[in-house]
Amino acid sequence: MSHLSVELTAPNGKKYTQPTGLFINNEWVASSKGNKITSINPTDESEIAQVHAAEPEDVDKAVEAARAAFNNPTWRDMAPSDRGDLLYKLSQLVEQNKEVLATIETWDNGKPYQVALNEDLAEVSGCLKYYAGYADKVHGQVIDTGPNKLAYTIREPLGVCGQIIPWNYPLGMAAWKLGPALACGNTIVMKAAEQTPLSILVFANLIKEAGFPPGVVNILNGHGRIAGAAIAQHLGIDKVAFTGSTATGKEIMKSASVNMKNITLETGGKSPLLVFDDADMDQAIKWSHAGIMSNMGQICTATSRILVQEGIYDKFVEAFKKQVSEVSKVGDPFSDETFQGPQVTKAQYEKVLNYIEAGKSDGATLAMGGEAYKNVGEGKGFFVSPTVFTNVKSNMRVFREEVFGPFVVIVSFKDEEDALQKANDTTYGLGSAIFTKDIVRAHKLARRIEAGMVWINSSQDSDFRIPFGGVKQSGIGRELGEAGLDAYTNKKAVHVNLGTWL
Ligand code: TXE
Repeated sequence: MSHLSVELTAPNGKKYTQPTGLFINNEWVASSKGNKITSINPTDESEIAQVHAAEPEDVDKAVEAARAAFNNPTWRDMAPSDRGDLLYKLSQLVEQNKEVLATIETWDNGKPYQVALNEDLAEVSGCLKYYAGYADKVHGQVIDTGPNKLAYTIREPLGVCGQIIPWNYPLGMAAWKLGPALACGNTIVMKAAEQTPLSILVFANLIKEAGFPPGVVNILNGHGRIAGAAIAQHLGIDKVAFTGSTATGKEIMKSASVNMKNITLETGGKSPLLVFDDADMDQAIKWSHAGIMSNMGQICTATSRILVQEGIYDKFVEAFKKQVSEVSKVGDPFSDETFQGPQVTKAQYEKVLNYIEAGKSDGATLAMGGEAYKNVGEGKGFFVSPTVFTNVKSNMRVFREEVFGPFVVIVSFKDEEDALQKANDTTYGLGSAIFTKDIVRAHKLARRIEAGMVWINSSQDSDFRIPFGGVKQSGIGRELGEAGLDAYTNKKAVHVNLGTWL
């Protein structure tokens, strides 16, 4: 094991053992070719550690382990409430280890430590606990078709599930996918994002410690085009659940067709936030700021298009800029003062800077920010000034494409119909938000907005008890809530003849 772990000291002084291998069958193993992924600290661009990168052969081994575990009576015949106990134990272990896990999230991803600790880790343990409670409540139905037949359904697990997760909430996305899949009795091959490979490996040790049998959860790091693609194409995998870009989601759909895998996809967004002239301005400003600037704007549901009724447009823009300058403190993510850390990687940082150039060259007005932010430490790191564009037309790239950064466009609208037309003028359909005091308008618009989720007088106010997912090119299927169980079970129909053939 010693060659598959390293002793690390994080920038906040926290010392811990970082596993570096692949977690297969509750053991740490080296990748078959010995290839590695280097994890970079986005705050100062230094190397944190190298971890093993899975090859297709390693995916094969993980799938074999997951299949054997799925067929092993230890897991297959485990009482559902015992599965719930394991999930509950895991949620408690996460709670007990939250400081070290939050430290790694901040170090590897760049998100502010207080956010990682109090929001991300609370989400992880809360979500696992929520699904622990569901493990013995996944019921079938008896369907009455008359006296000569007993018809009922059994909700059975799908089998071996491939789960491919992104880097914006490394442990949060793992919990969203593991919780319902394990509650329903599936086994798992999970691939973490190559940009944030570290926290999930410490979490893997907790899975073993909680008592999950070998092979039930296998965790791999690896490159998307190699290990991710191997999962999506694998004939031994029954389902693939993915969170990431729309382009990769389409690739996965194609690959998954090879054996008609069940799929759940949660992809990109360009979510609108509508502010009507009767809205509580102070509330609209606070929520709309948090709705795009939190987590460095790296949120799939980020309300990145703010649409404001024309009579209050100028006032809103000024108040929004004031809120950004007062609240969006850019800096070292380990400092308690910091609201905004670095973007996760150089590629994401450059993507945001490129969209700033696109906004300018397409003729939008740069109202705030619009540059790399170099005032942290020695001027290194992937920091971007929070950026606001106005005078944005609907044909501009900054209106249409997902930037995934602290970057917002503020556009005006005339009336409800104009607001709706602009809100729905997108290929995406993930989140949406409406600020108004008129409850009739709010509920009518909530029906007509093309999105999987609508927040009325808030933004990013999601909860693991409530279904989450998109329409249009923002995805297929739902995660979280009771709906999350549907994504991980089949309904088998059993027909019992109680009559006699005449
Ligand atoms: O995403 P990818 P990237 C959006 C956001 C971001 C952009 C690019 O706009 O700027 O996507 O980010 C794995 N087969 N979102 O490049 O490629 C990959 O290894 C199978 C929105 O990071 O989609 C990682 O584990 N898997 C989003 C995961 O897919 C593949 C969160 C996501 O990577 C693969 C992240 C392949 N061919 C990015 N290629 C959200 N919805 O929250 C890559 N992967």
